[in-house]
Amino acid sequence: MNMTFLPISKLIHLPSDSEVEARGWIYRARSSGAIVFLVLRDSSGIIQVTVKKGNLPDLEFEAARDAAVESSVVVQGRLFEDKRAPGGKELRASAFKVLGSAQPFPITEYQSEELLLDQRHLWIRSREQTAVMKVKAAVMAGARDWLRENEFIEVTPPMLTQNACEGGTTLFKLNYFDREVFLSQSSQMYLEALIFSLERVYSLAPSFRAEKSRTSRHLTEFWHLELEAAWIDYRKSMEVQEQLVTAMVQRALRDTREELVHLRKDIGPLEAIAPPFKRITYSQAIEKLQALGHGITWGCDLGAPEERAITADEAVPVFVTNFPKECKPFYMKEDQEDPRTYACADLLAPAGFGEIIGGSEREVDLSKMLARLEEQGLCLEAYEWYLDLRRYGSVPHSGFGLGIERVVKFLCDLEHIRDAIPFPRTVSRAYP
Ligand code: NSS
Repeated sequence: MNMTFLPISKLIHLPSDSEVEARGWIYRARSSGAIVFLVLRDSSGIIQVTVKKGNLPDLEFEAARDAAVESSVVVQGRLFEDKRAPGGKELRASAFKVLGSAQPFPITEYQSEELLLDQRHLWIRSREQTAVMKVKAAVMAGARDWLRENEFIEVTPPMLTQNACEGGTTLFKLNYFDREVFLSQSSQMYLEALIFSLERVYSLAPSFRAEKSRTSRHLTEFWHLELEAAWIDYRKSMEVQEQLVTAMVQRALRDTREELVHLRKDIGPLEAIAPPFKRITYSQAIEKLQALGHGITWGCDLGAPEERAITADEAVPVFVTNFPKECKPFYMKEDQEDPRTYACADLLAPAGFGEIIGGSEREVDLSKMLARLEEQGLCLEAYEWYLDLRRYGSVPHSGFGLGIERVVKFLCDLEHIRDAIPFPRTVSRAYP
Protein backbone atom coordinates (compact mmCIF):
# COMPACT_ATOMS: atom_id res chain seq x y z
CA MET A 1 0.00 0.00 0.00
CA ASN A 2 1.16 3.51 -0.76
CA MET A 3 0.31 5.25 2.50
CA THR A 4 0.05 9.01 2.94
CA PHE A 5 0.39 10.20 6.52
CA LEU A 6 -1.06 13.66 6.98
CA PRO A 7 -2.69 15.69 9.76
CA ILE A 8 -6.43 14.95 9.86
CA SER A 9 -7.39 18.45 8.61
CA LYS A 10 -5.34 17.83 5.44
CA LEU A 11 -6.16 14.17 5.05
CA ILE A 12 -9.89 14.83 5.03
CA HIS A 13 -9.51 16.89 1.84
CA LEU A 14 -7.92 14.07 -0.16
CA PRO A 15 -10.10 12.55 -2.88
CA SER A 16 -12.34 9.60 -2.02
CA ASP A 17 -10.66 6.24 -2.43
CA SER A 18 -7.28 7.58 -1.25
CA GLU A 19 -5.35 5.12 0.91
CA VAL A 20 -4.27 6.93 4.05
CA GLU A 21 -2.88 6.49 7.52
CA ALA A 22 -4.29 8.54 10.40
CA ARG A 23 -2.84 8.90 13.86
CA GLY A 24 -4.65 10.36 16.79
CA TRP A 25 -6.69 9.84 19.91
CA ILE A 26 -10.14 8.28 20.11
CA TYR A 27 -12.55 11.14 20.68
CA ARG A 28 -15.82 9.20 20.53
CA ALA A 29 -16.51 5.47 20.29
CA ARG A 30 -19.61 3.36 19.67
CA SER A 31 -19.96 -0.18 18.46
CA SER A 32 -22.81 -2.29 17.16
CA GLY A 33 -21.84 -5.90 16.75
CA ALA A 34 -19.61 -6.18 13.76
CA ILE A 35 -18.99 -2.44 13.22
CA VAL A 36 -17.11 0.00 15.44
CA PHE A 37 -17.71 3.71 14.86
CA LEU A 38 -14.94 5.96 16.05
CA VAL A 39 -14.16 9.64 15.85
CA LEU A 40 -10.45 10.28 15.86
CA ARG A 41 -8.89 13.61 16.78
CA ASP A 42 -5.43 15.05 16.36
CA SER A 43 -4.16 18.60 16.86
CA SER A 44 -5.66 19.66 13.55
CA GLY A 45 -9.18 18.22 13.49
CA ILE A 46 -11.46 15.17 13.69
CA ILE A 47 -12.41 12.35 11.32
CA GLN A 48 -14.95 9.55 11.41
CA VAL A 49 -13.52 6.03 11.29
CA THR A 50 -15.44 2.80 10.79
CA VAL A 51 -13.87 -0.52 11.63
CA LYS A 52 -15.77 -3.46 10.18
CA LYS A 53 -15.16 -7.06 11.16
CA GLY A 54 -13.77 -8.96 8.20
CA ASN A 55 -12.04 -5.93 6.66
CA LEU A 56 -9.01 -6.39 8.88
CA PRO A 57 -7.51 -9.17 11.03
CA ASP A 58 -9.83 -10.23 13.89
CA LEU A 59 -7.30 -9.25 16.55
CA GLU A 60 -7.19 -5.70 15.17
CA PHE A 61 -10.99 -5.51 15.02
CA GLU A 62 -11.14 -6.57 18.68
CA ALA A 63 -8.51 -3.99 19.59
CA ALA A 64 -10.69 -1.29 17.99
CA ARG A 65 -13.85 -2.59 19.68
CA ASP A 66 -12.19 -2.65 23.11
CA ALA A 67 -10.20 0.61 22.84
CA ALA A 68 -11.44 3.24 25.29
CA VAL A 69 -11.89 6.91 24.58
CA GLU A 70 -8.53 8.77 24.63
CA SER A 71 -6.49 5.74 23.52
CA SER A 72 -3.88 6.76 20.97
CA VAL A 73 -4.17 4.75 17.76
CA VAL A 74 -2.94 4.36 14.20
CA VAL A 75 -5.48 3.54 11.51
CA GLN A 76 -4.86 2.65 7.89
CA GLY A 77 -7.62 2.54 5.36
CA ARG A 78 -9.48 4.12 2.48
CA LEU A 79 -11.44 7.40 2.39
CA PHE A 80 -15.11 7.42 1.43
CA GLU A 81 -17.54 10.26 0.87
CA ASP A 82 -20.06 10.56 3.74
CA LYS A 83 -22.12 13.74 3.86
CA ARG A 84 -23.11 13.25 7.51
CA ALA A 85 -19.57 12.74 8.76
CA PRO A 86 -17.55 15.73 10.08
CA GLY A 87 -15.65 17.09 7.08
CA GLY A 88 -17.75 14.94 4.72
CA LYS A 89 -15.44 11.91 4.72
CA GLU A 90 -15.17 8.62 6.50
CA LEU A 91 -12.08 6.46 6.88
CA ARG A 92 -12.80 2.73 6.54
CA ALA A 93 -10.11 0.80 8.40
CA SER A 94 -8.02 -1.98 6.88
CA ALA A 95 -5.52 -1.94 9.75
CA PHE A 96 -5.83 -0.74 13.34
CA LYS A 97 -3.32 -0.51 16.15
CA VAL A 98 -3.52 0.87 19.69
CA LEU A 99 -0.30 2.60 20.70
CA GLY A 100 -1.32 3.84 24.14
CA SER A 101 -4.43 2.33 25.69
CA ALA A 102 -6.55 4.50 27.99
CA GLN A 103 -8.18 3.68 31.29
CA PRO A 104 -11.78 4.91 31.65
CA PHE A 105 -11.47 8.68 31.16
CA PRO A 106 -12.39 10.64 34.31
CA ILE A 107 -14.08 13.41 32.30
CA THR A 108 -17.47 12.69 30.80
CA GLU A 109 -20.20 15.09 29.71
CA TYR A 110 -21.67 17.65 32.15
CA GLN A 111 -18.90 17.81 34.74
CA SER A 112 -18.70 20.44 37.43
CA GLU A 113 -16.30 23.36 36.96
CA GLU A 114 -14.33 22.17 39.99
CA LEU A 115 -13.80 18.68 38.58
CA LEU A 116 -12.70 20.14 35.26
CA LEU A 117 -10.18 22.31 37.09
CA ASP A 118 -8.90 19.34 39.12
CA GLN A 119 -8.54 17.42 35.84
CA ARG A 120 -7.11 20.36 33.95
CA HIS A 121 -4.16 18.32 32.62
CA LEU A 122 -6.74 16.12 30.83
CA TRP A 123 -9.41 18.75 30.14
CA ILE A 124 -6.96 20.79 28.03
CA ARG A 125 -7.49 18.09 25.38
CA SER A 126 -11.04 19.36 24.84
CA ARG A 127 -11.93 21.08 21.57
CA GLU A 128 -12.74 24.37 23.34
CA GLN A 129 -9.43 24.49 25.16
CA THR A 130 -7.56 23.49 22.02
CA ALA A 131 -9.23 26.28 20.06
CA VAL A 132 -8.43 28.85 22.75
CA MET A 133 -4.76 27.83 22.84
CA LYS A 134 -4.51 28.19 19.08
CA VAL A 135 -6.07 31.66 19.21
CA LYS A 136 -3.64 32.59 21.98
CA ALA A 137 -0.65 31.42 19.94
CA ALA A 138 -1.89 33.47 16.96
CA VAL A 139 -2.32 36.55 19.14
CA MET A 140 1.24 36.26 20.49
CA ALA A 141 2.69 35.56 17.03
CA GLY A 142 0.82 38.58 15.64
CA ALA A 143 2.23 40.77 18.40
CA ARG A 144 5.81 39.56 17.96
CA ASP A 145 5.70 40.00 14.18
CA TRP A 146 4.27 43.51 14.42
CA LEU A 147 6.85 44.47 17.02
CA ARG A 148 9.73 43.14 14.95
CA GLU A 149 8.46 44.91 11.82
CA ASN A 150 8.29 48.11 13.82
CA GLU A 151 11.80 47.72 15.19
CA PHE A 152 11.09 46.87 18.79
CA ILE A 153 13.71 44.58 20.32
CA GLU A 154 12.62 41.67 22.51
CA VAL A 155 14.41 41.55 25.86
CA THR A 156 14.35 39.16 28.82
CA PRO A 157 13.68 40.81 32.20
CA PRO A 158 14.14 39.04 35.56
CA MET A 159 11.21 37.42 37.34
CA LEU A 160 12.86 37.68 40.77
CA THR A 161 13.08 41.26 41.94
CA GLN A 162 13.39 43.45 45.02
CA ASN A 163 11.04 46.10 43.65
CA ALA A 164 7.31 46.50 43.92
CA CYS A 165 6.28 48.01 40.60
CA GLU A 166 2.52 47.99 41.09
CA GLY A 167 2.21 48.46 44.86
CA GLY A 168 2.75 46.34 47.96
CA THR A 169 -0.65 44.71 48.36
CA THR A 170 -0.32 42.11 45.60
CA LEU A 171 3.29 40.99 46.10
CA PHE A 172 4.30 37.36 46.28
CA LYS A 173 7.20 37.22 48.69
CA LEU A 174 9.77 34.45 48.83
CA ASN A 175 13.02 33.64 50.57
CA TYR A 176 16.05 34.25 48.41
CA PHE A 177 18.95 32.82 50.43
CA ASP A 178 19.35 35.41 53.21
CA ARG A 179 16.85 37.99 51.98
CA GLU A 180 13.32 38.51 50.79
CA VAL A 181 12.52 38.95 47.12
CA PHE A 182 9.29 39.23 45.15
CA LEU A 183 7.95 37.57 42.05
CA SER A 184 7.78 40.24 39.35
CA GLN A 185 4.48 42.16 39.11
CA SER A 186 5.64 43.89 35.94
CA SER A 187 8.86 44.09 33.92
CA GLN A 188 8.40 47.80 33.36
CA MET A 189 11.29 49.09 35.48
CA TYR A 190 13.74 46.73 33.77
CA LEU A 191 12.43 47.67 30.35
CA GLU A 192 12.95 51.31 31.26
CA ALA A 193 16.60 50.52 32.03
CA LEU A 194 16.98 48.88 28.63
CA ILE A 195 15.73 51.80 26.50
CA PHE A 196 18.94 53.72 27.19
CA SER A 197 20.79 51.42 24.83
CA LEU A 198 18.03 49.84 22.73
CA GLU A 199 15.44 52.67 22.65
CA ARG A 200 12.46 50.48 21.70
CA VAL A 201 12.03 47.27 23.69
CA TYR A 202 9.39 44.77 24.71
CA SER A 203 9.07 41.59 26.72
CA LEU A 204 6.54 38.79 26.85
CA ALA A 205 6.82 37.18 30.27
CA PRO A 206 4.70 36.13 33.22
CA SER A 207 3.70 38.65 35.87
CA PHE A 208 2.58 37.63 39.32
CA ARG A 209 -0.03 39.30 41.50
CA ALA A 210 -1.26 37.99 44.82
CA GLU A 211 -4.83 38.94 43.93
CA LYS A 212 -7.01 37.73 46.76
CA SER A 213 -10.29 38.68 45.16
CA ARG A 214 -12.09 36.07 43.10
CA THR A 215 -13.02 37.77 39.87
CA SER A 216 -13.47 36.52 36.35
CA ARG A 217 -10.63 38.71 35.06
CA HIS A 218 -7.78 38.24 37.52
CA LEU A 219 -5.15 35.52 37.60
CA THR A 220 -2.28 35.37 40.07
CA GLU A 221 0.06 34.46 37.20
CA PHE A 222 -0.60 35.98 33.78
CA TRP A 223 1.35 36.60 30.57
CA HIS A 224 2.27 40.21 30.23
CA LEU A 225 3.30 41.88 26.99
CA GLU A 226 5.14 45.02 28.01
CA LEU A 227 6.66 47.70 25.82
CA GLU A 228 8.82 50.71 26.55
CA ALA A 229 10.03 53.33 24.08
CA ALA A 230 12.31 56.35 24.34
CA TRP A 231 11.39 59.74 22.87
CA ILE A 232 7.61 59.18 22.80
CA ASP A 233 4.84 60.69 24.89
CA TYR A 234 1.70 58.92 26.06
CA ARG A 235 -0.25 60.10 23.00
CA LYS A 236 2.23 58.49 20.62
CA SER A 237 2.17 55.41 22.85
CA MET A 238 -1.59 55.15 22.29
CA GLU A 239 -0.97 55.04 18.54
CA VAL A 240 1.47 52.19 19.05
CA GLN A 241 -1.13 50.39 21.16
CA GLU A 242 -3.97 50.70 18.67
CA GLN A 243 -1.79 49.40 15.85
CA LEU A 244 -0.40 46.56 17.93
CA VAL A 245 -3.81 45.44 19.19
CA THR A 246 -5.23 45.59 15.67
CA ALA A 247 -2.34 43.48 14.35
CA MET A 248 -2.98 40.89 17.09
CA VAL A 249 -6.70 40.70 16.30
CA GLN A 250 -6.01 40.52 12.56
CA ARG A 251 -3.59 37.63 13.05
CA ALA A 252 -6.13 35.72 15.13
CA LEU A 253 -8.76 36.29 12.42
CA ARG A 254 -6.37 35.18 9.71
CA ASP A 255 -4.91 32.08 11.36
CA THR A 256 -7.68 30.91 13.68
CA ARG A 257 -10.92 32.03 12.07
CA GLU A 258 -12.48 28.58 12.39
CA GLU A 259 -11.60 28.41 16.07
CA LEU A 260 -13.04 31.88 16.69
CA VAL A 261 -16.26 30.98 14.90
CA HIS A 262 -16.47 27.78 16.97
CA LEU A 263 -15.93 29.70 20.22
CA ARG A 264 -17.93 32.90 19.73
CA LYS A 265 -20.16 32.38 16.68
CA ASP A 266 -20.16 36.04 15.61
CA ILE A 267 -16.75 37.35 14.57
CA GLY A 268 -18.17 40.59 13.12
CA PRO A 269 -17.24 42.63 16.23
CA LEU A 270 -13.61 41.51 15.86
CA GLU A 271 -13.50 42.52 12.24
CA ALA A 272 -14.67 46.00 13.24
CA ILE A 273 -11.53 46.61 15.32
CA ALA A 274 -9.31 49.11 13.51
CA PRO A 275 -7.51 52.36 14.36
CA PRO A 276 -8.28 54.98 15.47
CA PHE A 277 -9.65 53.75 18.79
CA LYS A 278 -11.84 56.11 20.76
CA ARG A 279 -10.21 58.46 23.32
CA ILE A 280 -11.97 59.98 26.33
CA THR A 281 -10.56 61.52 29.47
CA TYR A 282 -11.21 60.09 32.90
CA SER A 283 -13.23 63.26 33.68
CA GLN A 284 -15.46 62.67 30.66
CA ALA A 285 -15.86 59.06 31.72
CA ILE A 286 -16.99 60.17 35.19
CA GLU A 287 -19.54 62.54 33.64
CA LYS A 288 -20.87 59.74 31.45
CA LEU A 289 -21.07 57.39 34.44
CA GLN A 290 -22.85 59.96 36.60
CA ALA A 291 -25.33 60.60 33.78
CA LEU A 292 -25.96 56.84 33.70
CA GLY A 293 -26.70 56.91 37.42
CA HIS A 294 -23.45 55.46 38.79
CA GLY A 295 -22.63 56.85 42.23
CA ILE A 296 -18.99 57.55 41.40
CA THR A 297 -17.15 60.79 42.14
CA TRP A 298 -13.98 62.31 40.63
CA GLY A 299 -10.93 60.66 42.22
CA CYS A 300 -12.32 57.12 42.57
CA ASP A 301 -10.69 54.42 40.44
CA LEU A 302 -12.80 52.67 37.81
CA GLY A 303 -13.87 49.14 38.68
CA ALA A 304 -15.28 46.43 36.44
CA PRO A 305 -18.89 47.77 36.50
CA GLU A 306 -17.73 51.27 35.51
CA GLU A 307 -15.50 49.94 32.72
CA ARG A 308 -18.40 47.87 31.47
CA ALA A 309 -20.70 50.89 31.37
CA ILE A 310 -18.13 53.09 29.60
CA THR A 311 -17.69 50.65 26.70
CA ALA A 312 -21.13 49.01 26.58
CA ASP A 313 -22.17 50.83 23.41
CA GLU A 314 -18.73 51.01 21.74
CA ALA A 315 -17.59 48.94 18.77
CA VAL A 316 -13.89 49.84 18.96
CA PRO A 317 -11.67 49.84 22.06
CA VAL A 318 -11.66 52.98 24.20
CA PHE A 319 -8.67 54.76 25.75
CA VAL A 320 -9.47 56.41 29.07
CA THR A 321 -6.77 59.02 29.64
CA ASN A 322 -5.69 61.33 32.47
CA PHE A 323 -6.54 59.41 35.60
CA PRO A 324 -6.32 61.29 38.91
CA LYS A 325 -2.95 60.79 40.56
CA GLU A 326 -4.45 59.06 43.58
CA CYS A 327 -5.59 56.15 41.37
CA LYS A 328 -2.23 55.29 39.82
CA PRO A 329 1.35 54.24 40.72
CA PHE A 330 4.34 56.47 41.54
CA TYR A 331 6.21 56.20 38.23
CA MET A 332 3.71 58.06 36.01
CA LYS A 333 4.35 61.54 34.65
CA GLU A 334 2.22 64.45 35.75
CA ASP A 335 0.12 65.85 32.90
CA GLN A 336 1.26 69.39 32.04
CA GLU A 337 -2.22 70.58 31.03
CA ASP A 338 -4.03 69.01 34.00
CA PRO A 339 -1.59 68.52 36.89
CA ARG A 340 -4.24 66.78 39.00
CA THR A 341 -3.82 63.89 36.58
CA TYR A 342 -1.13 61.72 35.03
CA ALA A 343 -0.24 61.49 31.33
CA CYS A 344 -1.60 57.98 31.21
CA ALA A 345 -4.19 55.81 29.48
CA ASP A 346 -5.95 52.53 30.09
CA LEU A 347 -7.29 50.74 27.05
CA LEU A 348 -10.74 49.16 27.48
CA ALA A 349 -11.94 46.52 25.03
CA PRO A 350 -15.34 47.29 23.49
CA ALA A 351 -18.87 46.08 24.20
CA GLY A 352 -18.52 46.15 27.97
CA PHE A 353 -15.40 44.06 28.22
CA GLY A 354 -13.04 46.27 30.25
CA GLU A 355 -9.32 46.87 30.66
CA ILE A 356 -6.75 45.11 28.52
CA ILE A 357 -3.86 47.61 28.69
CA GLY A 358 -2.45 49.98 31.31
CA GLY A 359 0.15 52.50 30.25
CA SER A 360 1.66 55.95 30.76
CA GLU A 361 4.40 58.40 30.09
CA ARG A 362 7.04 58.02 32.81
CA GLU A 363 8.16 60.60 35.34
CA VAL A 364 11.71 61.68 34.56
CA ASP A 365 12.13 64.36 37.25
CA LEU A 366 14.22 62.87 40.05
CA SER A 367 12.90 65.14 42.82
CA LYS A 368 9.26 64.50 41.93
CA MET A 369 9.86 60.78 41.88
CA LEU A 370 11.70 60.84 45.23
CA ALA A 371 8.84 62.78 46.80
CA ARG A 372 6.29 60.25 45.53
CA LEU A 373 8.24 57.23 46.68
CA GLU A 374 8.53 58.75 50.15
CA GLU A 375 4.87 59.70 50.19
CA GLN A 376 3.95 56.08 49.47
CA GLY A 377 6.34 54.76 52.13
CA LEU A 378 8.37 52.68 49.66
CA CYS A 379 11.88 51.62 50.67
CA LEU A 380 14.21 53.97 48.75
CA GLU A 381 17.18 51.64 48.95
CA ALA A 382 15.57 49.06 46.66
CA TYR A 383 14.79 51.77 44.09
CA GLU A 384 18.28 53.34 43.94
CA TRP A 385 19.08 51.63 40.65
CA TYR A 386 15.79 52.82 39.15
CA LEU A 387 16.45 56.37 40.30
CA ASP A 388 19.83 56.19 38.55
CA LEU A 389 17.91 56.05 35.28
CA ARG A 390 16.84 59.65 36.07
CA ARG A 391 20.39 60.64 37.06
CA TYR A 392 22.25 59.51 33.95
CA GLY A 393 20.89 60.91 30.71
CA SER A 394 17.17 60.51 31.25
CA VAL A 395 14.91 60.83 28.20
CA PRO A 396 11.18 61.32 27.75
CA HIS A 397 9.67 57.85 27.46
CA SER A 398 6.42 55.92 27.65
CA GLY A 399 5.31 52.35 27.90
CA PHE A 400 2.47 50.01 28.64
CA GLY A 401 1.52 46.49 29.66
CA LEU A 402 -1.06 44.30 27.91
CA GLY A 403 -2.57 41.25 29.60
CA ILE A 404 -2.45 38.44 27.03
CA GLU A 405 -5.19 36.42 28.78
CA ARG A 406 -7.43 39.50 28.93
CA VAL A 407 -7.12 39.83 25.15
CA VAL A 408 -7.73 36.11 24.63
CA LYS A 409 -10.75 36.22 26.97
CA PHE A 410 -12.12 39.07 24.88
CA LEU A 411 -11.43 37.47 21.49
CA CYS A 412 -12.79 34.06 22.46
CA ASP A 413 -15.70 35.56 24.41
CA LEU A 414 -14.83 33.49 27.49
CA GLU A 415 -16.80 33.80 30.68
CA HIS A 416 -13.74 33.45 32.90
CA ILE A 417 -10.10 34.40 32.36
CA ARG A 418 -8.92 31.03 33.70
CA ASP A 419 -9.97 29.48 30.39
CA ALA A 420 -7.49 31.70 28.56
CA ILE A 421 -4.52 29.86 30.12
CA PRO A 422 -3.90 26.09 30.19
CA PHE A 423 -2.92 25.86 33.86
CA PRO A 424 -4.63 28.75 35.65
CA ARG A 425 -3.26 30.09 38.91
CA THR A 426 -5.85 31.78 41.09
CA VAL A 427 -6.29 32.44 44.79
CA SER A 428 -7.80 28.99 45.26
CA ARG A 429 -5.72 26.96 42.83
CA ALA A 430 -2.11 26.08 41.96
CA TYR A 431 -2.76 22.42 40.98
CA PRO A 432 -2.27 20.73 38.59
O1 NSS B 1 -1.14 46.85 36.45
S1 NSS B 1 -1.24 47.21 35.07
O2 NSS B 1 -2.40 47.98 34.69
N1 NSS B 1 0.05 48.03 34.61
C1 NSS B 1 1.30 47.58 34.78
O3 NSS B 1 1.63 46.56 35.33
C2 NSS B 1 2.40 48.45 34.17
N2 NSS B 1 3.59 48.40 35.02
C3 NSS B 1 2.66 47.95 32.78
C4 NSS B 1 3.66 48.77 32.03
O4 NSS B 1 3.42 49.94 31.86
N3 NSS B 1 4.74 48.16 31.60
O5 NSS B 1 -1.28 45.84 34.25
C5 NSS B 1 -1.22 45.89 32.85
C6 NSS B 1 -2.21 44.92 32.25
C7 NSS B 1 -3.66 45.16 32.61
O6 NSS B 1 -4.23 46.12 31.76
C8 NSS B 1 -4.28 43.81 32.43
O7 NSS B 1 -4.55 43.57 31.06
C9 NSS B 1 -3.16 42.89 32.85
O8 NSS B 1 -1.95 43.60 32.75
N4 NSS B 1 -3.34 42.43 34.23
C10 NSS B 1 -3.82 41.22 34.57
N5 NSS B 1 -4.25 40.19 33.82
C11 NSS B 1 -4.69 39.08 34.47
N6 NSS B 1 -4.70 38.95 35.82
C12 NSS B 1 -4.28 39.96 36.61
N7 NSS B 1 -4.27 39.82 37.93
C13 NSS B 1 -3.81 41.17 35.98
N8 NSS B 1 -3.32 42.34 36.45
C14 NSS B 1 -3.04 43.08 35.37
